[in-house]
Order: sequence, then structure tokens, then C-alpha cells
Amino acid sequence: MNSLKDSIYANPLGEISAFAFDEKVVSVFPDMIQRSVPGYSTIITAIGLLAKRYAQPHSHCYDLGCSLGAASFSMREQIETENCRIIAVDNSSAMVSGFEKKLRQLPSSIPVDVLCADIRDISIENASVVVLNFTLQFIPIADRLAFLEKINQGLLPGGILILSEKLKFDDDRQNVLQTDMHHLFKKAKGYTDLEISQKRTALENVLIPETFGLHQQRLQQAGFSSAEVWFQYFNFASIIALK
Ligand code: GEK
Repeated sequence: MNSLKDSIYANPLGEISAFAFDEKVVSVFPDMIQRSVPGYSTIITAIGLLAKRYAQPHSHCYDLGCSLGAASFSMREQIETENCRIIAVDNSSAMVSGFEKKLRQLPSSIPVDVLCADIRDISIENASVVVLNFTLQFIPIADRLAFLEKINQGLLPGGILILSEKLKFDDDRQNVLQTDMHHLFKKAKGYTDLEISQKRTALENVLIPETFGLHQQRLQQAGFSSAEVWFQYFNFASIIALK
């Protein structure tokens, strides 16, 4: 996906408003996420491979908080199972329009429905694969359990949830170290200290990370029988949860 270079936080801003997935962010999103999330491309590739293995015939694969559809495109490329439908959902209309535009440019035999909706409000049915790739972190903590219960109930036997999140740690030394390493990663990708610190302020109270332990406990409470990290790069991890 080609996109403009992210320079949203390059100049000093008098007031930093809360981060939103608006037109401005959408226009630079592929560049922003690549340069901000360590391991993003690896995770996207793996989501396709997991879908290839877990997509069941005549079932749905959900991409919740799909943004411009990177995970959906990766699943669509890999799935060989008969009669699968990808259902991609995002509540940013700018993201949904951008995704629909890309879909028109790259047609394929696997249907993709793109819905503009809050993922807490949609029904999940007949699902073999559910992807939450860096989305749950934007859902208020109080809503997370009920939302994961809904996903678990919508999954078929043998279904999986792929949950990628920014993590926090119980030990404060780890928080400091991993946060510093993430900032070094962003600097190596060309972001300045000003960009890093202004973006951090914008995301405060918008992106709420939790520890792996809390995620694992909640997934279990929601009905998943197993949840393990399959990938981690500093404070960014991806979890596979089995129904
Ligand atoms: C990727 N998965 O490229 N309902 C629907 N969408 C939501 C909600 C909600 N309640 N809250 C946030 N979003 C993508 C990347 S980005 C991660 C996901 C990031 C959407 C929001 O509009 C945005 O598009 C996405 O979740 C999070 O694999 O930018 O750090």
C-alpha cells in the first residue's frame, strides 16, 4: 500500500488534541503504523497464514478495527477454503472509504464486506477466525470482557482469535525499558523526539495498554480455552486464543 509520509506531529502544536482516526491520519496510516508498531508486517503476514490454516468452509473471518484492511488483504491472499467471507469493521468512516477504494482496485474471488460500525455493536456469527489487530486497546477497559465474550460465542468450535496489543508490564523497570526501546525503534524509523512525545500525549487515555497476564485472564474468563503469545517485539505482542 503506498501512502504519504506521516509528519502529523512534526511541528510543535500549541494544544495536542486526543488522537482520532480522521482523514489526516488515514492519508498517512500505512506509513504511520509501519514506523510505529515494531513487527507490524510480520504480524500481518502471519495473520494470513493463520487464516489459511483456520478458515473453515462456509464460515466468516472477521477483521475488527480493520483500518485500511491490511489484515483482510493478507487473509484474502492466503485463504483457500471454500466459500469464506471476510467481514471487516471499523467505526472511522475515513478508514472505511479508504479500504473500499483499495478493494475496488484489487478485486478477488473471496468476498469482503466492509462495515462502518462500532465493533461493540455488531453481531459475530459463524466465525472461524477473528482478528483484533491493535484494536482492543482502543476499547474502554470496562467493555472488554463483554466484547470478548461475544466474540467467543460467535466462534465455531476450532475457531481462533488473533489479538495483537501494545503491552504494559507489572515491573516498572520493564515499562521504562520497553517504552525506551519502542521510542528508539521509532527514532530509527525517522521520527524525531518531538514527534514521539506529541504522539504519546495524543494517545494518552485513548490507547490503554494492559499486561499480558490481564489479557490472558480475561480471555479465559470470556470462554477461551487457551491464550498464548506467538510474537513479541518490545512492548507489542500478538496472542493466539483458542475457543
Ligand atoms: C491493521 N487492524 O492495520 N469500533 C470499530 N473500530 C474501532 C473502534 C470501535 N469501537 N475503536 C477503534 N477502532 C489494523 C490496525 S488501528 C491500530 C488497527 C492503531 C478502529 C480505529 O478506527 C482504527 O482504524 C483501528 O481501530 C485501530 O491491522 O492505529 O494503533
